[in-house]
Amino acid sequence: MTHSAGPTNRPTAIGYWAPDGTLPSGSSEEFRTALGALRTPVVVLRERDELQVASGGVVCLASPTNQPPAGAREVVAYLPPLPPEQLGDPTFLQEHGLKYPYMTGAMANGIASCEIVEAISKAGMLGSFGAAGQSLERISAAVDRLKANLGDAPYCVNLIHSPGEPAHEMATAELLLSKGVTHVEASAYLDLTPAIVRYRVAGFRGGVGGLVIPLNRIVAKVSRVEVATKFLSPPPDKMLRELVAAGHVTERQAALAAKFPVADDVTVEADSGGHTDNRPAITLLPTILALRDRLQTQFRYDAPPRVGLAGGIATPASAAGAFAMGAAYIVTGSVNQACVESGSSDTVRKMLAEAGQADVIMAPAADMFELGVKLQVLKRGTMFAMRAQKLYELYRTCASWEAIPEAERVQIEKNLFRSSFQNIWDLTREFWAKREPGQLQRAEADPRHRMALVFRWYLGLSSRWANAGEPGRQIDYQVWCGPAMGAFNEWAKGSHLEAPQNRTVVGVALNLLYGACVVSRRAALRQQGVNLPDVCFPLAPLATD
Ligand code: FMN
Repeated sequence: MTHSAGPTNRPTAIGYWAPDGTLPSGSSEEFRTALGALRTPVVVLRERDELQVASGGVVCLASPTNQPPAGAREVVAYLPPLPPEQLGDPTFLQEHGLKYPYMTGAMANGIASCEIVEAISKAGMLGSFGAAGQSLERISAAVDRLKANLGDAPYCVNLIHSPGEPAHEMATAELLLSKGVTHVEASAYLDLTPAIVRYRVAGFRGGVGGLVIPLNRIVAKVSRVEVATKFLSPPPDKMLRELVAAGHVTERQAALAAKFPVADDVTVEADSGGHTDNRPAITLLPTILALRDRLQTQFRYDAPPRVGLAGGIATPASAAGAFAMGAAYIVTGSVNQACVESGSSDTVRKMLAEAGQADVIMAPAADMFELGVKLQVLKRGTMFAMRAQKLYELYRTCASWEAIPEAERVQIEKNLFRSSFQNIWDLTREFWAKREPGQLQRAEADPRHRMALVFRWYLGLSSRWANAGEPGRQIDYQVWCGPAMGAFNEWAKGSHLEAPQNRTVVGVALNLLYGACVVSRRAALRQQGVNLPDVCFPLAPLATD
């Protein structure tokens, strides 16, 4: 099959190509090979009305004084090499010691497992361990493992804002400091807290010749302008003074930190799996980029903080779109839960592999249930979202468990608790007696709070059942997931990545980056007036091992 330049997109010649013995070709296969060889330039020629791709030969630019040699053909488009390393901001790679501008985001309860972080890190990308919801002992064991297996290679640990448990947040920050963890993915912050600022400031040292480099790096995930503003600004004076007064940082560290933004990198999180404001990437990223530029003008940092993008990225087109809009790096989430290294179960991986674009829904969140906060979960194959929503409605409208109509109570005990309310309350009491006894005092005095704690037992366990692949509880699985999953499945259809057992985090990442380069090359050809059909581009996932 040959490809016509066509009357509507007839490009003008930008130069000439002279052969060196090799012949150009107009076949789709040759175009596909040339466009997929990312480290080699691509030269598109016009021979009469047909487009051809050259290999070898010599290209010279057209100019009034530059006459084409005999036998030369018109060059209508030229693509320079575009390896994936060049997609994002080179300083992101340089400062963090990475090969590719790609990060896997944290996923709570160790769904973003040590296996994910290790595989991603060894492939030259940044992985973030899912420390949220984990005990200090488990986080400590995970960090020990990562240090042993990765040495000095970079990786992140999630430091998540815990409004209900500030002591746990501070203890996690102290643990990460004591273990020398140099990269933290900060998330769920509505405002800066002493824990996150302490982590950052404690990493400042005066360097040789006055050079100051923050040793504790923060990649902050944000979806709101107010929060982004705090991370893109220096730490507030008052907080610095309090940290000094508490002996957590020195005067010198506070003075040095005041010249830097709180975060080195800000990940803009658009509509995603788990907690999300459901904002569209196409509007949120430009907003935060503009904010970054404004704050850079105001604070004149030596190195401006970078802005990356998360949320919905699971195809070459979305990855290419992110970079085209100016993302310094990209972050994936949902798609990694569906990979073999995730801390989830095979049953969940199979459910995720069957998800379509619309198979996700917002459902009440266990951690902020009483506030009505929701998160995005898988809808297909589980009734969790419907059941959790029912519990929230009852919590909102009834003052106590006893005030709920009896028929409803019977249903909930039979289908959700599979036990009596009293039994679940006993279990709940045991849990909170160890974790935070204050909750129990409140619950004894307030029957609605008692009901909330019991409902949260169901919401909390439903994600653990999913991770464990608990047989017989599939209908209650809570699986955090965004529309990215459906987009990925659609792209992977018919390729080796369709089967869940073939999905590896590195295989997915490299395919997304490679595909993003191909999509970017296609856009660059179009901008030069060359509009080739799908068959000329290697768009399907490739085997990576
Ligand atoms: N982000 C966090 O910062 N901390 C978490 O504990 C966390 N848990 C998540 C759990 C799951 C199962 C998923 C899918 C996402 C979670 N996220 C969490 C968000 C991801 O790190 C990432 O930012 C997001 O999933 C990217 O959007 P996507 O799902 O559209 O790919």
